[in-house]
Formats: sequence, structure tokens, C-alpha cells
Amino acid sequence: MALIVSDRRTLIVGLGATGLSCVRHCHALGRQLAVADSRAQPPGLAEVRENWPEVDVVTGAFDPEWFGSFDELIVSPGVSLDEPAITAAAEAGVRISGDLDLFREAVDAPLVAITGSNGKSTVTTLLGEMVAEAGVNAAVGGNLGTPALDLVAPDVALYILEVSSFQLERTTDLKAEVATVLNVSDDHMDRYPDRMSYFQAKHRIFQGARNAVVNLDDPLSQPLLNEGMVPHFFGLFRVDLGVFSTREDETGLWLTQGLANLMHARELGVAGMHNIANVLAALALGHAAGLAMAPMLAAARRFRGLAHRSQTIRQHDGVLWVNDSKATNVGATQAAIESLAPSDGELVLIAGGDAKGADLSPLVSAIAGRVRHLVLMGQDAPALEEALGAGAASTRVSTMEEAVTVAAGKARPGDRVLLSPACSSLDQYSGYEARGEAFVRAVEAL
Ligand code: UMA
Ligand code: ADP
Repeated sequence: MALIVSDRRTLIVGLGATGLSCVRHCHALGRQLAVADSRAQPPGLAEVRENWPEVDVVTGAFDPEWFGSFDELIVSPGVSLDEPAITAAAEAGVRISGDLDLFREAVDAPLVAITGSNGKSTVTTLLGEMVAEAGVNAAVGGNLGTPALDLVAPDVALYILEVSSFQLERTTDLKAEVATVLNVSDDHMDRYPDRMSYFQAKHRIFQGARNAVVNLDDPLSQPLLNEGMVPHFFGLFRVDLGVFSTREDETGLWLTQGLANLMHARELGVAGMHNIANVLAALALGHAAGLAMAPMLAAARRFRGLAHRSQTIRQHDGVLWVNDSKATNVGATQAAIESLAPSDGELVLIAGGDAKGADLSPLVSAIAGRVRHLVLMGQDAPALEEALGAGAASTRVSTMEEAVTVAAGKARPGDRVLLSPACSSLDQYSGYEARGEAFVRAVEAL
């Protein structure tokens, strides 16, 4: 990368993983930099002090006057664009952007961009495995974990990025080779004034895209087609020319492309119709990106799913224990309950945490007749109890150990106990992984 010293003054807002990647990148571009973070000890502070001691890092309350003195703010996804210092800067003419705009300026290789309310990480990871199997040098990351800018390298032939609505709302023109909104259901209602704003943020993924992968089962995933954007389709039980779909015959359930059978669903290492939809999405994305079918199917057969997503932990005293800690919204929990297909109250559901302002009512029909007992924890346990209490008996608990003990007491042989919180974990844990690990530890100790 050429070092061109620039007099453009850039403020990087937020010093977590994204902020650090932006500092590294902008420093290499020779930009004049400063960093702001509202926490006293942001996670990336030591690394900046050590590697780039000349970069000013200001912690504590955001100062509108100082923010307004820059040419550009690069704002981390966790920082709301409604922060008064940011809105004031925008009104004063300061350019507001995020790491994906920097990424777009830095790379020429094609990009597959994946968003949606649920299934992003699963589809992004599976597509990464398909591409690796096809022998293409791809870089895989984004909201999945490794910030987009940390993936940039000259020999990368294809970028595959999971992108969040927070990233997209501050991205102008992603110009993806292939873009998709996998599905849309309520999430992050604490960050958006209404559903439409969340939906619109997600649809920014299609700006400048050449190919769109569309979920026929979710009208909200369908882009208002840009001129020249080529659509590719997937959907369950929607066999049609060109569509990645499923059909059932006397031998079982098939994954299909157009009118042809591709593989039996039972060859997959992931369970549940939502995961079959995820595999179809990955096939459609890979196809739109020009991958051959054989390596994609080989990778799909090998894929065993990700930890904390409907992951079977153990069978104990005839009860199956399942960790779905990554279910941080209502749609994910609905999918997990449906994929376990409980009947006649065979399920004990552990849920709760921070519901992020979501409408919990879709869970009422999901639990009806399926849930023997609800174990509720975290900040929004009372709200869950109010929304769902009529559908199943419930117990409120304060720790995961207690939740597992209560669930073990309520479950009968043949039952399943599912941790699928429908809520973010941040009221009690550092993240969904820590919550899932606490569950696994408690289940293993039974
Ligand atoms: N910060 C402030 N003020 C605020 C909020 C945050 O100063 O009001 C600072 C924090 O003090 C911290 C920094 O911003 O120092 C954190 O930045 P961040 O919250 O943007 O998080 P990063 O570490 O940069 O991680 C982000 C994504 N996090 C969020 O979007 C909240 C990560 O997704 C992503 O993996 C990473 O970039 C790399 O791209 C996580 C996530 O939870 C997994 N995403 C949400 C989701 O999946 O639902 C969207
Ligand atoms: P994301 O990255 O969008 O959060 P993940 O692949 O990590 O998605 O899965 C998160 C949760 O969403 C899982 O716990 C699972 O129960 C649920 N899930 C996965 N795929 C789907 C889907 N296609 N539709 C609905 N829920 C899903």
C-alpha cells in the first residue's frame, strides 16, 4: 500500500476491534488521525499507545466541538449515529462513514456481502468452506469476527463478509459482486426508531450490487431491483427453474437446483429447516459468485454447524440438552423451537436477558403446546413472563446454574431442554459465547 501523507483529518470513533482495524489502515494510508471512545479504558487502548504513540486517543464523553473539527468521522458499529456529537458534526458538514467504506476504497477483488436477522454467521462460514473447497483464496470475516479491513491482502481473490445493519447504515456504496438479505425479523429495536429503519439499513447492502440472492420465503428480503442487478433465488419447497430449493419424495427430503436433485437433506450435518434454508442460501451465493457445484456440495456435507447455534451438548437421564445461546432475537428462538419439533410439551425452554425492545408476542404461538416449562432469567424475565406466562408455567431464576438445576427438575425422560434466550446476553455476560459456555459447564456438571 503506497504511503501518501494526507492532510485529511480523520476521527475514529470507538476503539474496539473495528476501531483498531481503522487505525491500522488509516495510519498506513498516512492520514492524520485521532481516536475517541466514551469508555475510560477501551479495549484497543494499549495497542494504539504501543504501536502508534503519536495518535491522540481521547476517552470519556464525546465532545461535539472537537468532533466538528474533523473532515471525517469513521464510526464503529457499536456507536449510535444518533449520538449528539455525531449528529452535530454531520450537520456541520463532516463526512460520517464506517469501516466498510474504507474497505470498499481499499479492495478491487469481488465481494460477497451477507446480512439478515438470523443465519448470517452460519451462511458466511459455510460459504467460506465451499470457496476453500473450490480452491479459491478467499478471506472471510466482518461482523463474524475479523474486521473487514484486517482481511485486506493483495493475494485475496474473493472477500466474504458478514455485515450488520449497524455497519450498513453508515456505508454508502458497497458495490458487492453478490449481496443478500437472508431474512428480516425484529432485532435491535433499542437502536432503531421503528422496523422500517432497521429494514432500510439492511437493504443498503444492495447499493451498487451486481447480483442479489433473494429468499423466496421472506418478502422483506427482496430488493427493489436495481437496474442491471441479476437476481438469484432460494426457498423451501419452491422448486422452479433456477431456484435452489427442496422437494420431498418417497426417499426423503432433497435439496434441489432448478428441477434437479442435488443431495439428500439427511446427508447434511446440520438440523432444522432453518439450517436447510441456510445451506440453500450458501449454494445460491456460491453459484452467483461462479463456484462449481461439486466442491460446494462436498463442503455442505462436511459442515457441522457453529457452536452455540442449536448445538447438542449431551443426553442425560433421557433428556437432550441443546445450547442455542446465539439466539439473541425472537426469530432465532422461534426457528430453534421449530427445528427441535417438540410436541405435547416435550420442551423445557431457558430464555431471557436483554430483549432489546422487541415485540415478544411471536413467541406465544411458538411455545403453545410445545413447552412444558419456561425458565426465565436476566433483565427481561418479567417481560417474558408477562408475554408468555399464559402459555406455559414458568420459574424465574438469577443464574445459569440455577436455570439448569430448575430445568433438570422439570424435564422428563424423552424431553429436550433448550437454551434459546431470544435476548442479548449483555445484561449478565460478556457475550453469547460466555452465556453458552456457562450453560455447557452447568449441563456437564449434572
Ligand atoms: N463505544 C463507545 N461509545 C458507545 C458504544 C461503544 O465509545 O456508545 C466504544 C466502546 O467503548 C468500545 C468500542 O466502541 O471501545 C466497541 O466498538 P463496537 O461496539 O463497534 O465493537 P467492535 O469491537 O468494533 O466489534 C464490532 C462488532 N460489534 C458490534 O457491532 C456491536 C462485532 O460484532 C464485529 O465482530 C466486529 O466489529 C468486527 O467487524 C459483534 C456483534 O455483536 C459480534 N454484532 C451485532 C450482532 O451480531 O447482532 C451487530
Ligand atoms: P447471525 O449471525 O445472523 O446471528 P447465526 O448463524 O449465528 O446467525 O445464528 C443465530 C441464531 O439464529 C441461531 O441460534 C439459530 O437458532 C438461528 N438461526 C440460524 N439460521 C436461521 C434462519 N435461517 N432463520 C431463523 N433463525 C436462524
